[in-house]
Amino acid sequence: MIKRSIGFVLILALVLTLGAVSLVSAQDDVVVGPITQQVMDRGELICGVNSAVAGFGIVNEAGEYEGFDVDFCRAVAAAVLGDANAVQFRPVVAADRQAVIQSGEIDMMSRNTTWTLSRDTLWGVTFGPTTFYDGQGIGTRVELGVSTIEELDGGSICVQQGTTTELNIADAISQRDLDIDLPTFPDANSTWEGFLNGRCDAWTTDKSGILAFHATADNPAEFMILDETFSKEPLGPLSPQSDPQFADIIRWTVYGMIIAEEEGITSENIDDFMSTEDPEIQRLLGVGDNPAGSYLGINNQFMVDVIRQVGNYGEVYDRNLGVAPFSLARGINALWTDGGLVYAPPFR
Ligand SMILES: N[C@@H](CCC(=O)N[C@@H](CS)C(=O)NCC(=O)O)C(=O)O
Repeated sequence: MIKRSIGFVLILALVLTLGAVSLVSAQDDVVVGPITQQVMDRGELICGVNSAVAGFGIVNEAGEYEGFDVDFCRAVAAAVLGDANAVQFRPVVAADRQAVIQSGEIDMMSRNTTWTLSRDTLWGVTFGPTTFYDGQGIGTRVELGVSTIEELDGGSICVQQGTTTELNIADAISQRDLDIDLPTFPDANSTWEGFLNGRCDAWTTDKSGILAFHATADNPAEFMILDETFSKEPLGPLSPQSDPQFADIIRWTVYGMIIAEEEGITSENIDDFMSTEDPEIQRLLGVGDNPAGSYLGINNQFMVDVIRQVGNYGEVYDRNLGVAPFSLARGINALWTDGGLVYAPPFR
């Protein structure tokens, strides 16, 4: 009986050891996908961004890209290459998005792009987590004195081509049986200028985009956004479906930034957490013998680089959108613990 128990214990020990070895080797042997490999070989991430929407993606006076969406490109570069500056930005206008991502000329895109069924399938992409929950609005001049879309009946609304905006506004008009003209424009600046130059009574895009243009106008007080929200616009990064491993890196970089905010870890205080006893934080930072980046074929402590160089989700939000001239409240983009929709699965 004793002999049989010893035999059983030995077999059990062998099985557990083999199991542990195969778990470790599964992480060590992660085969990085073709896009991840290309980024590593090139030493640079090529990220498609907006160059016209202040707060989200714009070229500043120093000629550098900045904004909320731009920072998620930097975060992925920090994750894969350990350097948030190792990014080549490519400006992409709305109507070119499908062609640019399909041609392989960019590795990923982070550019106020709404996650929809048809884009997810026809563009051949994988959407990462929603980084900004938005909705479509209508902007106009205060002096016009309208507060609903119905009051624009007989008038016109400027809209950009190749956007969900164009489709949603057509739906909103036909559902209400209104007669509103929709002059279209190729990019954000020409749409806004069309409105400013009197081609239309109002203009429409995601509410964040309207705010970006109104807040940076010479005379912001002359403009307003109607209360009504006409759609759901979940905006986030995306990458080619051909590399699910790279898509995982994008996904867990964003989730890691959300968890860092939940845990109060910032670019300023991250060093205080490197010797933490908190198991959830140890897993996020990949300290001790906790696997983190090794699951993704990248530096095990990739989130340390991301948080140190780019910050947590809240820092990215505050730096780009929480400041003047936008001063945009978190609203539904607050953490779930504060009543918002921003939520990440466990980092284990
Ligand atoms: N979220 C919508 C709209 C995105 C969009 O492209 N909006 C315009 C208006 S603010 C824009 O960013 N244009 C910038 C450009 O084309 O340069 C979509 O994914 O279709």
